Amino acid sequence: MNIRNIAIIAHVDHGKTTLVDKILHATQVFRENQETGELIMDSNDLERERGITIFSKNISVTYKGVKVNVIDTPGHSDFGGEVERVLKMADGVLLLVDAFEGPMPQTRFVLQKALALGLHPIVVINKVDKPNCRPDEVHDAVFELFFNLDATEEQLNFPTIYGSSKNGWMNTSIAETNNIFPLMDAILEHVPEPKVNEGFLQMQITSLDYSSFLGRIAVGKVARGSIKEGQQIALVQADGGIKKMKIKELYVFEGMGKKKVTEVIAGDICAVVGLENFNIGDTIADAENPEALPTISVDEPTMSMLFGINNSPFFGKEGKFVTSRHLRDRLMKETEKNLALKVEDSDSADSFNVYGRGILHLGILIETMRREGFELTIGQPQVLVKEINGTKHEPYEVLVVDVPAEYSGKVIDLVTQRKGEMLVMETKGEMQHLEFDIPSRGLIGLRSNMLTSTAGEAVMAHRFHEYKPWKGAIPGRNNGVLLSKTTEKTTAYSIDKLQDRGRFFVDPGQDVYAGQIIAEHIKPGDLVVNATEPKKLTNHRASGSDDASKAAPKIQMSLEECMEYIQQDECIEVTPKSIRLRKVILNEDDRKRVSKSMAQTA
Ligand SMILES: Nc1nc2c(ncn2[C@@H]2O[C@H](COP(=O)(O)OP(=O)(O)OP(=O)(O)O)[C@@H](O)[C@H]2O)c(=O)[nH]1
Ligand SMILES: [Mg+2]
Repeated sequence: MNIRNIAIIAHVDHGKTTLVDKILHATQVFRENQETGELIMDSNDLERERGITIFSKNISVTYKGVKVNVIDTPGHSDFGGEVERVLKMADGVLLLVDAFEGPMPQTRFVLQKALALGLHPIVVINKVDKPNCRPDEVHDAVFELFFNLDATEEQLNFPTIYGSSKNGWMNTSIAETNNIFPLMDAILEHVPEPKVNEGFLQMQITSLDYSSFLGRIAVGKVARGSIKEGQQIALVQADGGIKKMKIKELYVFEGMGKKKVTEVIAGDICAVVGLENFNIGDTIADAENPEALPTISVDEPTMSMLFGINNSPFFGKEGKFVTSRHLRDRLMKETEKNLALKVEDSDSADSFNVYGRGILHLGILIETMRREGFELTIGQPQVLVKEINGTKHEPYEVLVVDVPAEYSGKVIDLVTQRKGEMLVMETKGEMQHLEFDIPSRGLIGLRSNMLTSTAGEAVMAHRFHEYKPWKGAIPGRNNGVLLSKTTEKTTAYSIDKLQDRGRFFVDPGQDVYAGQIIAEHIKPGDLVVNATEPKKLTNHRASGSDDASKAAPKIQMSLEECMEYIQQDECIEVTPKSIRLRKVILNEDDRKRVSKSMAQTA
């Protein structure tokens, strides 16, 4: 059968998943009554809530008699390693670029990977329905990007499609149509059929799928020969080890689902059920003539966090899984499928060092665990420092900020304070486009400050660039925090009285404990306060009800915001019901003693 394998790649939010949905619609994978209005492809709960793709996904449609396998990829930079791996299944890529934003840091990263693999690109300038969009300028910028990334002559001749995934049209020019078929035609025309290599079976496992009844499923493109149901195969692993096993069931992708088949021939993407203990990167090969494909590089972690059991006074009240044993088993299990994650024992039996690709990568894991019923304590995220030629090096990132011109001064100030250096400043429509080189450390906590100082107008993106020498101290959070003195319920009376001291993270009537962070201090320095005093009863009105407070609503921070907020001596208590900020040392006197001895040794 005639096949095309394409991956859709882009910077976060440039419209990949929306386009995949439109491809499914246009090729009539849905019946009329299956319209849901939501992105069907972002099917995981967390994906829906956040409106981002976390896991790459395969679909397959038939267009003009040709089977088109499409891989939707995540655009967030924390998941860049996953994109790199799934590109191995593709022969061509659709590089989506937002017609206003133009190429962004992740556009560069994914394009570089695709070009290096020799894939055939089609550029899709998406979102041309946006007012103020600049498709021609963006096209030029994309060309320049290809050029800078050493694209071959052939790659530089990329075809360009313009359109709006959201409005369901694509065209070879900017003129609006009412369908996406010009894009489908471009795929058939410009993406080559997969190379079909004759010989003994070779299929590299490039991604994983799960099914509650089938278990772990290995997904990859059959590169050579064919694979059959019931076949004896050799699984060649990264360390060169070979395990003999049998293929239980085979599937190919069809629409949003999979179809059981008895054989898959080189060129098609296939899902294999019944393999044990396989890893991504392993090659499924002929049992008698096992030959491995080149191993896949796994992205190194750039950030670490301490995951510990919940040791707050509220331990065990809201979760099911609370022991270090639970925590350890769960984290180890995660490393089987979450390739960029590493887990190590720490000095303490009750906590583990967890290494990942960034705040979002680790945040998604924590969020998943709390939904499963875990309670845990999370420490401040740390970037991974390396010793290179005897000197201390740290990760640096490219930071891109687009902001209305009136705020650009503030943005530059803010980034410079955090040891960022400006590389580019140019005008982009009505916005100022700024690019910086900044230590990853400086990025932690930057987003919220950036939004505050630009009235929410700044759009920022960053991506790991390289390790460079340590840049010296970077100021942490400006403001101190208010800590609860007592373990009790907060009262509206107390919170009211403390309104001018800080902005609260808790509501009146909420249980808090001594050492818990209940508000951000309006000034630097921490303050221990009593937020649980009952109103002095001057008459017989019931306490609580009468002092309907003038208190400002509490600040709601997402898990990731909390992760970026806390300082070295603070941590986050995560349970299925709550996210609480606290000091690592809850007791006030102990805390003082420790900070005094730290000051002496410093
Ligand atoms: N105006 C406009 N908005 C679009 C278009 N395509 C997508 N969007 C919107 O852009 C947002 C992001 O779309 P997605 O399809 O989720 O983007 P994505 O590239 O899959 O994002 P990640 O998977 O997180 O990298 C959504 O709010 C879409 O409705 C378009 O053509 N025009
Ligand atoms: Mg998506």
